[in-house]
Amino acid sequence: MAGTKFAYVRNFELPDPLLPDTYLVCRLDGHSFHRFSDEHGFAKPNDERALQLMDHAAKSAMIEFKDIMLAFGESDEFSFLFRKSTNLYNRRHSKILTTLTSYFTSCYVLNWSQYFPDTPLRYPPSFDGRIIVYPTERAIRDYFSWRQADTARQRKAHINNLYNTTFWALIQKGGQTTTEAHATLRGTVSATKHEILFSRFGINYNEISQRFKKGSVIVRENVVPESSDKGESLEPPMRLTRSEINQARDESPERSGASDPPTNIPPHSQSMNEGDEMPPFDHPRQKRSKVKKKNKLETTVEVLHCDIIGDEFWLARPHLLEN
Ligand code: DGT
Ligand code: MG
Ligand code: MG
Ligand code: MG
Ligand code: MG
Repeated sequence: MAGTKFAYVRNFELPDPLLPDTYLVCRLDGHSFHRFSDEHGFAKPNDERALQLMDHAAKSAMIEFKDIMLAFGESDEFSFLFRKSTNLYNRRHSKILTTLTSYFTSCYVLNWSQYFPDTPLRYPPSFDGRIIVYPTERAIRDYFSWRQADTARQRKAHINNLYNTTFWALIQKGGQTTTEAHATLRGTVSATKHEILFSRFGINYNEISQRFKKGSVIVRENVVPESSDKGESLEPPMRLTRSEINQARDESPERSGASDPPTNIPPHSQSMNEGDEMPPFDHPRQKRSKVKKKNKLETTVEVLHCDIIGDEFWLARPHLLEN
């Protein structure tokens, strides 16, 4: 009770608001993923399954947190951009940071077996997180350029990445020793490495390289109402159906446990078709959100592997930085 002699301890809990009217960037990073990737046999230098799992968790987070406009991921990290005017949890720093970090982590674990069917989780992964407050569009552009440039730096130049990819394929898939792999590749030009990858290992380097070079860019896009019923060209696992998006919208961040597409749709929505009414279930916010839904702009989230350093990406999507 408020009036007890114990209640004063509450006064030690200090408010931690984030500056109003500023962009919030939340960056999560896998804790000790050097060890985690080793213990779970991640392919070197890039494990496509691991990156796809990261994308999946990030996408789920964007479905849960509607004020995230953009996310960028590479390696074991993801950065999330909240719109400037977000009032999520009254902009309480710890509340936003801890909720997003734990939600992302849960999604990573929840979907692990979908991407690593033959590799049981040996121990619980964790992610650290921070929130950085930025005042201007320029700073946001520069922040994301910095992260994408880091991807390129880490993966070195395309040519270097090609060398690494071929080198590790020769060892991991071709059974060569490191010495033999070095010998195989000595003096080879790019075309030869492409040929080795494709003919011996069935790897089309040009297809996989965009992701590895550019990282993952997840954007929130507005859905044009007229074409909204055609939104089902979207394919699992990286795209969401309309009912899943609506589902997630109905379940605000105040109550977590929302769906995670495409395989972990909560039981109450599993047999739903597009346009079906929500079945009755015990959800105090349901009525209110049903009314609100009508006035809300439909959005969807999409994964790209494109350049975000130049102007083109941003000019085509002014809504990402508006408001
Ligand atoms: P931290 O973040 O300070 O707790 O420590 P780490 O070990 O997570 O270091 P960090 O975040 O700087 O580097 C990411 C590590 O994750 C790096 O050692 C390589 C590993 N990693 C990330 N993606 C892949 C991948 O696709 N394949 C492999 N083999 N390793 C990866
Ligand atoms: Mg870290
Ligand atoms: Mg890390
Ligand atoms: Mg990292
Ligand atoms: Mg509580």
